[in-house]
Amino acid sequence: AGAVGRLLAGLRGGDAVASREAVVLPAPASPAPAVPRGAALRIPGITPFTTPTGDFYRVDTALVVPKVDAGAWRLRLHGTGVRRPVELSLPDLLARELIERDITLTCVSNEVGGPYTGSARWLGVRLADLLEEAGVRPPSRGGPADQLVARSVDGMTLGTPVEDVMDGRDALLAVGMNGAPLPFDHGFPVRMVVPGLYGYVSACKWVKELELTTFDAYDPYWVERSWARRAPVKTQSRIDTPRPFARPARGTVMVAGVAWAQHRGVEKVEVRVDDGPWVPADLAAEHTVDTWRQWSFPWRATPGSHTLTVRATDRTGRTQPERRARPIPDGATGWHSVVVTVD
Ligand SMILES: Nc1nc2c(c(=O)[nH]1)N[C@H]1C(S)=C(S)[C@@H](COP(=O)(O)O)O[C@H]1N2
Ligand SMILES: [Mo]
Repeated sequence: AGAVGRLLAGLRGGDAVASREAVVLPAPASPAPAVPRGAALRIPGITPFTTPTGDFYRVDTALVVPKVDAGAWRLRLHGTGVRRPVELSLPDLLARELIERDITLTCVSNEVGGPYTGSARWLGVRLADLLEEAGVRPPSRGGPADQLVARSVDGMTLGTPVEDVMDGRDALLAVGMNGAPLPFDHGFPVRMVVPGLYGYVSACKWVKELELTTFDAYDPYWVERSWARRAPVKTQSRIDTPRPFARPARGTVMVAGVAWAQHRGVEKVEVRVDDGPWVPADLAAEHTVDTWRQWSFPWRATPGSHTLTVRATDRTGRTQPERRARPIPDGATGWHSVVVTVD
């Protein structure tokens, strides 16, 4: 009966559920900076600054969400240029210095105006520190490996530039999301999160292995399926409100949404009504360059059908191109617009 009980528990993820309930997240040595007052606007219909975990988009190939028993979980770090291979348990990771950061994650498959982007408060270990300790040097310091391949318990592989992970940004091996252990859906017990890169080249969930290699030597899962090897997040902006085909009353209508250009920062958002001039929107306060930025635009709406269009400019001075491109191979481009009828 004991063996059958254990078998059933394994099938239902019983041990995994219990192991997740047993995780106590330590306080971060470096807490996330407070979200500035003014970064989160109080406008009905706008995307909240921090995405509640239950509303966070989920994109993966798993038919059944892996339920990993954290007690048995190990992470192996090895490969080209690794002087000291490492194997870590979850208690090993939790005993290290943890940092907490707000980071906006975006899926490369997100269409212009689409929903596959979210911001969460991630708690984790700085991946660059682990790599340094293992003797890894980035290519700019003569390291032989330029690709970090992450493997998950369900066989997914994702490839991240070693240079990006080690260039000072807050690349994390995350254990916590919005103050709780990662949900099973989002990669329990450990996942990667790297600011500025689309999820498919950076955000491996249920990670169990990190292998240092080269882009020449190995193509991970999505690259084998014609997606780009390297994929920094493209600058995008979205109108959250009014919704498409809304019928607002004439007068002042609050147009609002979010814009993102992770790790570069959003410099400007502009709105255009029909074929009129581009007019700067009011930008909410910036939290960090790794998080999206809310914006609003009080529009004096006149009766009839109107097209509202938005575009953002990042801190490098580049404005989103008008040209529409599909998500494949390295992210959609184009301006989001919404048609409304003012009564
Ligand atoms: N193991 C595994 N990790 C994965 C994926 C996957 O299919 N399997 N999908 C990636 C993609 S494409 C994205 S956009 C992010 C999404 O993370 P989320 O589901 O927590 O939002 O996870 C990444 N990590
Ligand atoms: Mo994705």
